[in-house]
Amino acid sequence: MTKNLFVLSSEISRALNLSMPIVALESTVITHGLPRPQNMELAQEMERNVRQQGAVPATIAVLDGIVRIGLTQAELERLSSAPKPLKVSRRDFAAAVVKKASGGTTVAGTMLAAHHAGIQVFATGGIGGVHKESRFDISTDMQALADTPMIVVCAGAKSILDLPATLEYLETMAVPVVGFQTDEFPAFYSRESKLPVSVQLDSAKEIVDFAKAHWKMGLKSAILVAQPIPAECSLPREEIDPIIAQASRDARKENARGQDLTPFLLKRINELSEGRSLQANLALLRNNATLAAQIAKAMVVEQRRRVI
Ligand code: PSU
Ligand code: MN
Repeated sequence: MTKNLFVLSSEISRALNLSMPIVALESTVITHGLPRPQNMELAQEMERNVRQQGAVPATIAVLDGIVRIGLTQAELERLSSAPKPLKVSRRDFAAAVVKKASGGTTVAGTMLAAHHAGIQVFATGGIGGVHKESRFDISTDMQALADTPMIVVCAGAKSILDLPATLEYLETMAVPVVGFQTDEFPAFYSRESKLPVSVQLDSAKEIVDFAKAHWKMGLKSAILVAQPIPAECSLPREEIDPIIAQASRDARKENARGQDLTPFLLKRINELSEGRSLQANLALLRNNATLAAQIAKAMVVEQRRRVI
């Protein structure tokens, strides 16, 4: 077995040594969330957006049984065209390692690896939560948010999930849900859900101050920052909700369950919306990468201030 299960890219290793701002990026969105070739384009765009803000992107994935923190272009290329990639959440790392397999890390999987490397800010699209089809199907993302001190930027969650139950679960697990410039929890494709966040914050600096205060209380939970999709790319609920409902019915009919349920629903929604959902999905991912980079920079400013 390999000695080093976790391998940092040379760029990330240097960025960590120099205490530069770093943003972790997940890769299940590349392997299971988006079709080709948009998955590769998106992965590159998210990295570019992070760099444009002056931060360093660390896309995390498992390649041939090695957990890589920071991917080269060639590695990204390999991942996005891997024939049967695994979906690697927390319990799946050991299987990927012993089988020398490759796969995309989920929100929970990415948080585990990023935390191990000392990265504190992470950008994704949508988090997993409590499913509607089977309320016992609760994503491990919930548990990772409960026990990993990290700032996670998302666009809320899709209404493929039971959103009120998901928010209740986060409250139980002491995970603050921050609305970025909003007091409403965004529903991924749509900006509104009529469900409240636990606190509204309006700038990267405010989010960093909030996180410091939270962790100073001795809590180990993550801060979930929910940023609504840009208005011009959002889909009205009247349009997307029936599509999501249809996708859920199809999942039941075709018996999609467990790990396969979320990818099944994402694919079906893309098909049924004839690409409209895909465009929205790409826009919010890019937007989240940008905000996460601004937060990572504000975090470094705060840390330097404390050192001086
Ligand atoms: N929701 C999305 N897009 C995604 C996912 C969720 O809108 O790509 C992915 C994320 O990687 C998330 C995972 O962590 O699915 C959750 O899967 P599950 O529900 O099986 O835990
Ligand atoms: Mn599940």
